[in-house]
Amino acid sequence: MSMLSFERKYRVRGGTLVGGDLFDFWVGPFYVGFFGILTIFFSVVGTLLLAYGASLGPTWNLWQINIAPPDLEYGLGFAPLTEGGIWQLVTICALGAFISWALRQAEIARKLGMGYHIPIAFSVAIFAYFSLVVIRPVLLGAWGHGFPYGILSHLDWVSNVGYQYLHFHYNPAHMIAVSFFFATTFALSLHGSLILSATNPKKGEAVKSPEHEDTFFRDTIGYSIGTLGIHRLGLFLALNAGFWSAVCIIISGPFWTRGWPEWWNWWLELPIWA
Ligand code: 07D
Ligand code: U10
Repeated sequence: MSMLSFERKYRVRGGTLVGGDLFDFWVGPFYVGFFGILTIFFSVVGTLLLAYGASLGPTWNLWQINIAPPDLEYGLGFAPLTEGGIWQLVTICALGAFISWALRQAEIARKLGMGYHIPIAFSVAIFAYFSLVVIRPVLLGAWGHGFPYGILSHLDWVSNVGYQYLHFHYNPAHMIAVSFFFATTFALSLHGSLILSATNPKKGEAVKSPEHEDTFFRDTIGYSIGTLGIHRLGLFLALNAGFWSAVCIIISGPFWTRGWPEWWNWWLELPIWA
């Protein structure tokens, strides 16, 4: 079936941010739009650049391919293609694709008369990426501070940058980000399991209602956040996870250059101990 019966109703014209009617159409199930074209353009160019970088060697091993940022000596200037220039172009393409994708989400939300929650949420993820490859490198004065594009190489980068501050677990914003990531996982597992337990009854039994869901949590912990509330909580937790991740890496270097354990000396230096 090329088009579901209900889709016709929701395939409305207008709501575009740029381009008017020009790209206002669907291909199969996909809405295209000006930002759909842009997303495809940036993703294809970025992917081809990565493949070109890989073709320069030394390996085709997927785990080991590494597209590195320029040397620190290039500062915030452009580097030759084979000396980090590819990384710079890929970064532009990645940001172009992510931002176009968010704007395409916004156009679709406008068409459907929905809120902008989804593009706003995705923007926080983009912000975290932006903080790693633009904000922190600019504050430190060199694109070389961005992380390399490669599966193992980016892990090495995280480890090296972490140990540069002796013990990254002592970074207070990293603590908060990690707490939010874990809380997000916890909340989603509670929600997913609650919904499945209520809506997948044994054969012959009726599907349970939100009242059962509320009652389950009132009985166990004395409180239910409610069906709308759990989604608000989930969004809150997840956005904070991304936001504090961005904060934790932006402050590492530009605003704190010593080991993170040392940051906690403010506690020992409080006048109340004297
Ligand atoms: C950045 C992703 C954005 C995504 C976008 C979309 C595509 C398309 C296509 C699927 C934010 C991408 C889309 C590519 C795909 C298809 C078809 C999200 C982003 C725009 N750490 N640490 C974090 C933990 C340690 C260190 C963040 C835990 C050590 C450094 C998170 C532990 C040391 C940095 C986190 C731990 C150390 C981090 C990452 C435990 C190393 C960062 C998540 C249990 C010795 C990074 C902004 C994130 C960061 C970061 C968790 C340990 C160092 C909070 C749980 C002690 C240097 N760590 N870490 O950022 O904050 O999500 O980045 O030990 O730079 Mg850490
Ligand atoms: C479901 C559902 C559904 C429902 C439902 C439910 C699932 C169908 C029908 C059920 C759901 C619920 C009932 C809700 C469940 C609840 C959750 C899942 C959890 C929610 C969590 C939160 C709201 C908040 C989470 C917050 C987080 C993760 C961040 C917290 C941050 C920290 C703890 C900070 C960590 C950082 C540290 C330790 C250092 C940081 C440093 C600084 C900030 C600097 C300053 C530091 C200080 C001042 C500290 C100094 C230390 C001191 C003074 C020592 C203090 C010591 C103390 C002991 C206090 O599906 O629908 O409906 O109902």
